[in-house]
Amino acid sequence: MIVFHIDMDAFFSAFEERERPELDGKPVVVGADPKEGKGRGVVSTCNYEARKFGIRSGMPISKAYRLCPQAVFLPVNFELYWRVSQNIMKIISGYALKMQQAGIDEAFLVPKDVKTYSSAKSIARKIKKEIIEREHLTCSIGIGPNKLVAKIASDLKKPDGLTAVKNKDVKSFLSPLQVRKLYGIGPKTEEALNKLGIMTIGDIAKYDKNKLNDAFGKFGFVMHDYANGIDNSDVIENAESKSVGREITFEKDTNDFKLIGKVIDDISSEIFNTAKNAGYVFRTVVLKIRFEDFETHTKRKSIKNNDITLENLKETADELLSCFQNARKKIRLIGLRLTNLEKVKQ
Ligand code: TTP
Ligand code: MG
Repeated sequence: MIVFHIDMDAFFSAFEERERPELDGKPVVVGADPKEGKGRGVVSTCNYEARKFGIRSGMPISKAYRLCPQAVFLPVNFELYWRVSQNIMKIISGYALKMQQAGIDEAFLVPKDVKTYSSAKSIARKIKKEIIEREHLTCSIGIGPNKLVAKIASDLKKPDGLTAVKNKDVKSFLSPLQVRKLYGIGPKTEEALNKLGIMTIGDIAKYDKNKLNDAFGKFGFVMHDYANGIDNSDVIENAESKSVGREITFEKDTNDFKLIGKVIDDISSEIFNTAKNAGYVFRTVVLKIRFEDFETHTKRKSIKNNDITLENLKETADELLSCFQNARKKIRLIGLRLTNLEKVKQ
């Protein structure tokens, strides 16, 4: 099998730069209002110029302001990004035998009419070209024998990268990379691995998997498979009916419920307005929470009333969030999604 992972470069920021040529060459941060360092909420993303100052997605906006007060701080125009995302997904789907959208700016693809790595690379170049021509935005593409390898490969030469890893090269490709590059390994697991003298993915691959199981439970086995490039998961056509959602991975795992509440509040407004202006009503609200150890929960609530307001949505989101308020673990990711969308009849 040959799988692509396609991921847009600095997506929200690249969109803003496309719309405003005067931003050229400047550090740009898209996220909550910094209020001269007193703002709450987080950075959604920033361009590569701003990353030179140490700014990252999911960082408190106040910290980003301290790192680079002269950056251009812009609010999140989620609705516009969502529309562009739909255009991009449509372009990608033109090349798909199977396609799985994995986020607002990323998708896995089993391309049609591709048998060899050289034809895969030429299709990948075509996709990049079409996205640039039609949307004036760049992406990075990873090609591999499975989703895991394709995803790691797409991240390797950002921005505007193209990295293909053949089956026979998977081990030598993964081996020198830091353990954090492997899906499921956050800062805590990284620290625990480093204490065992395990620094790279190659170190995990060589390690006794029973010992990894002793230290990390059944994720120890999974981690060992991943480190050896083994991932049997399929590219699954998105099953869920139409939805609008957004997730934030905090730069540092957190249990600051003031910050978490503010992020949920911001996300609620963004997705509510996006769904509404696109002419949808929704039936279900889904909250997703991922803890520092990657344990992930979703809680959903269905809504009978068609005329739900933003206030109602925020209350519902808060209610779902309160189920996790007493968790002793820190939170890595938070997300909110409106599903079972239906077009409003005119
Ligand atoms: P990413 O693909 O993670 O980041 P990016 O596209 O900005 O940068 P990169 O070049 O490294 O791929 O996320 C895509 C968009 O999603 C990003 O522009 C902003 C948004 N986003 C969130 O809403 N929450 C998050 O936690 C992250 C990481 C990004
Ligand atoms: Mg991206």
